[in-house]
Amino acid sequence: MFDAIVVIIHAMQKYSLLSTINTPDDLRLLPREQLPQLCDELRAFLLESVSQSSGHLASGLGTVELTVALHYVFNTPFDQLIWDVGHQAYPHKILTGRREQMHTIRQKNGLHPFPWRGESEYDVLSVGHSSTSISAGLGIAIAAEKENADRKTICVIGDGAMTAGMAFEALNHAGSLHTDMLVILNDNEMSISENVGALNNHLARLLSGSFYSSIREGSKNLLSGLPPIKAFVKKTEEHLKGFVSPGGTLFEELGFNYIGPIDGHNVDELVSTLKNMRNLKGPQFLHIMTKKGKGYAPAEKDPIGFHGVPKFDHLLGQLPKKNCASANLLSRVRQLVVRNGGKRRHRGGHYACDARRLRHGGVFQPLSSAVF
Ligand SMILES: Cc1ncc(C[n+]2csc(CCOP(=O)(O)OP(=O)(O)O)c2C)c(N)n1
Repeated sequence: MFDAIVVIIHAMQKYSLLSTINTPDDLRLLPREQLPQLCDELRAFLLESVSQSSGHLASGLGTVELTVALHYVFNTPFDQLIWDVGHQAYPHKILTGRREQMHTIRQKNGLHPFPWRGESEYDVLSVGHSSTSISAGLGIAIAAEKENADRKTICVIGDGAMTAGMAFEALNHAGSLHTDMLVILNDNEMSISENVGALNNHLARLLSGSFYSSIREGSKNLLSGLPPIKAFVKKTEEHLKGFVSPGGTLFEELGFNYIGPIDGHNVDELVSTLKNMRNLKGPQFLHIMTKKGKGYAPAEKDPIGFHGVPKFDHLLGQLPKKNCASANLLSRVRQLVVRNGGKRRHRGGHYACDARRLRHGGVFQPLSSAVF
């Protein structure tokens, strides 16, 4: 009993602000100046809890500021926030009343490792499969329009999950219906492993060279501290689109109003931008740049290794070595895949297509490199 009290007092000292946030309503009462401190504490708490429970780490470290800004600006759970895949939603769980249960993740009767409707009213969709958020969000947004309750719908999708057909079908559908909804592309240039493919090249082009730096400067001026919505819309239309997308982004072609790219680790800039976008009509698309593993040097250096982690010592910053049996099995699988893929070239090509997307842990990397 005494030990438990000591632990609670210690946590309250270490996480002095975070320990006062039991629901997003508490968060929304904070002055804006305190949000960076809250982000720091949330990131530290996430690291400490996942290192003790095992689970997804690097993606959540990258969505700390976005999660704080979304719950600060939107009236969750009335407004509907949908996380694609859900492996980046641990910070969301921490802020929505589940902080004290985070250590039970991945344990029998513990918290689900992904958003789960039965677990919380803040979890709009039970997920795990990737690339479903926009499609589900569109249905929810159409229902919200029929309800006429001014309920907002926000989908957060990573650049990896965005490469799937289902995400594009949903963009295509939403763009044609002109439904009010916000899609946020969390672009960390990773899809568990490094991202590949034409969409990745398109995003890279949007971010490349002087083009991106001029937007970042422009975004600062245009997207921050502009409360009057009219001025924002006017400037958006007159200027922003003009230089953000001289040739039109893919998302604009699909019928979305594209804003970005902006820094996904600047919580103040995110709050300003989301506030300005909150009441815009029609399908909105916000492109943010984040770093997978943000704020924890070992995970920033090795975001693939720290995507999903076993229990480990976060102060040491090293993951335990894989045991011999599983290392041998991986090596055997790798040999078989490469040998068979190499022998039957076009089947190999088929495997290699998947391998290009699933290079997680390097099992398929040799086949991917051999064929492409
Ligand atoms: C239908 C389906 N296909 C494949 C997967 C495997 N998968 C898990 S996460 C993910 C995409 C991850 O990329 P991103 O959304 O960019 O997240 P990040 O790793 O950058 O945090 C995929 C394809 C899945 N969960 N569901």
